[in-house]
Amino acid sequence: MSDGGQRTHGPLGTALVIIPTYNEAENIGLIVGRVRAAVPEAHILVTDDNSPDGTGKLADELAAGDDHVHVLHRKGKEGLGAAYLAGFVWGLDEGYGVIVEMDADGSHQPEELPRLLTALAGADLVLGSRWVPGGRVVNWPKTREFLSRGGSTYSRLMLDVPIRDVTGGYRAFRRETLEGLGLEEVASAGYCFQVDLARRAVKKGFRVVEVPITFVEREFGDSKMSKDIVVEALWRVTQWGLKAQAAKLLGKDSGKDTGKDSGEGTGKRDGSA
Ligand SMILES: Nc1nc2c(ncn2[C@@H]2O[C@H](COP(=O)(O)OP(=O)(O)OP(=O)(O)O)[C@@H](O)[C@H]2O)c(=O)[nH]1
Ligand SMILES: [Mg+2]
Repeated sequence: MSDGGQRTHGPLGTALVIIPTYNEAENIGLIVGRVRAAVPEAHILVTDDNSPDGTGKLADELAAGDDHVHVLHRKGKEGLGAAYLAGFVWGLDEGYGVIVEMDADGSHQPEELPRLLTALAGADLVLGSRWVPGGRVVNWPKTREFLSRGGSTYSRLMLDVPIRDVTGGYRAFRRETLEGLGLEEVASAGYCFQVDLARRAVKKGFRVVEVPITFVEREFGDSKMSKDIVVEALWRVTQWGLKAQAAKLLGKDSGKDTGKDSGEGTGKRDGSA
């Protein structure tokens, strides 16, 4: 990763790792323990959508014994995007300097988090990436890899964002980045939520860096991936892309019509292409 040179990045501050959960009873204890061991100074916020399998209660028990663990209970299942948005609001209110997204199922290895945080020292947003050199997936069926690679390629071309893994969900944001993304306008529910945040960050000129990760398929519990989530992503990405292209043809800068500019971006777009 290059340091860009044009922009200084301030100190990082305390990190909050947000872990959204829906029926992750077998995983929650393991993942919290691994994060605590890998980055002892970080805090954790479990954002549970009233999981019928009692994940929320298990998270409460972990929080009762550890002042670095917090739980946000939500009324019911509203999708990954909504759970993260609620977590972001909580984390920003509490004053954390860095906010991390991490799945509960072990796919995003906490042991790799120090590398993401190191990269954030010279960036506004760090993406854990499966599709840059050095990145890989373990135990994924070919069909799943095809879908993920295809989704990323389609989004990259359609949205003109120079990012290889645009759908990934292992990320570290500086608080100023989240504050500059116009989160109040984000409506995506499923995993196109991740595409939405990445495209906003690029369009607003934030420095986005991809760091290779090893993504490990979940061992316990069930995937929440569904046809609806894929259809929502395809539909929204296509809409965003066509809108941006139409704006370009009409001579408008589509990057500036969806909320305020951060004012501090350098226009650098460092997602590895
Ligand atoms: N709070 C909340 N968490 C969710 C929701 N949907 C998924 N999650 C969590 O989001 C993370 C990612 O979901 P997964 O089911 O692992 O989705 P995925 O990683 O795309 O699919 P797999 O690779 O098959 O595991 C996990 O920690 C889930 O428990 C939801 O509606 N609400
Ligand atoms: Mg998963």
